[in-house]
Amino acid sequence: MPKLDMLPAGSSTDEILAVLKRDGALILTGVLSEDDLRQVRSEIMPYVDATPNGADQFVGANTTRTGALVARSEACRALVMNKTIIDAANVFLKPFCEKIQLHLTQVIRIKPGQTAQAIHRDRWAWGTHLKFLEPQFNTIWAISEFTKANGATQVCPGSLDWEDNHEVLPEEIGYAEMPAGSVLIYSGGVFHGGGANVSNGDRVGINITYTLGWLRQEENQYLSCPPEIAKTLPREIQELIGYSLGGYALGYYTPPLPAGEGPESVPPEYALGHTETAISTLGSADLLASISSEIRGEKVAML
Ligand SMILES: O=C(O)CCC(=O)C(=O)O
Ligand SMILES: [Fe+2]
Repeated sequence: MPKLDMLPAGSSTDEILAVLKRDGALILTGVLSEDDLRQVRSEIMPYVDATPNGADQFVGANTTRTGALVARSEACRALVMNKTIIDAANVFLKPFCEKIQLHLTQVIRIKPGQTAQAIHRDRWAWGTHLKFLEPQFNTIWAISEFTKANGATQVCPGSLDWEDNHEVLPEEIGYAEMPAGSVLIYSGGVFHGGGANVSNGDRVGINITYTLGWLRQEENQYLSCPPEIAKTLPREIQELIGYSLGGYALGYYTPPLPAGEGPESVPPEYALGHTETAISTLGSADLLASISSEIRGEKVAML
């Protein structure tokens, strides 16, 4: 049975990415303390306990999936912003974008009786045409212990260059067995899936994933964490969930106010009260003209 490499919590970005690029997945151990785990559980479990089972085979008839973790849980925000993870995600994804963004947050609780999920690539969320770049850096935080019996994630190390229609053999599947407080890191291109739970306890993991700043997010962060909540959060997480431009001309908006009562073309953080960074009177035609002059190497003046 293939084994996943396990690295200690203090590993460097280079060490993490060397294994991620080779195998498509690895486990970092000892990242969360018992206190951290207690805090995470106390903040998420009321929502998890109230979540109904999944509606189809893929999401799991004996599995609950609970989202909006940025809005709902301070302890989960700390996981989202974990420095080791953010540093590695940035270096991993930056060849394909100027900025990374949060893609989804979800507690996945696999209950006894859940059968194994179909093996897949997470990047198929965008369809199967994203073959020539890596769009996703993923984590699953072990909030309970992960064992083969309770549904530890099935992972096929070394599957990054398999064809999409590769028929996975049982001997190609490894299991992300890890103590609570560890985190499975895997790429959007690796074959994997939730495991079958043949134990009598729940397997609880938190899936937090990151993507290129110019792609559509899986969990709609603007609706899961609307401006009235996002406004109360630290600037770094506001930026990561999407309240910042995804590139020079990606994501600006115009507050739909009566004529003459509001600015035109402001960046999304304007909705959170960051009026100092407004693009002011730049219209979209001006923006595109500025980009083409930027591409020609001329200095762009942000008004
Ligand atoms: O819960 C897991 O271990 C993996 C779930 C998964 O891969 C998915 O839902 O896309
Ligand atoms: Fe997946």
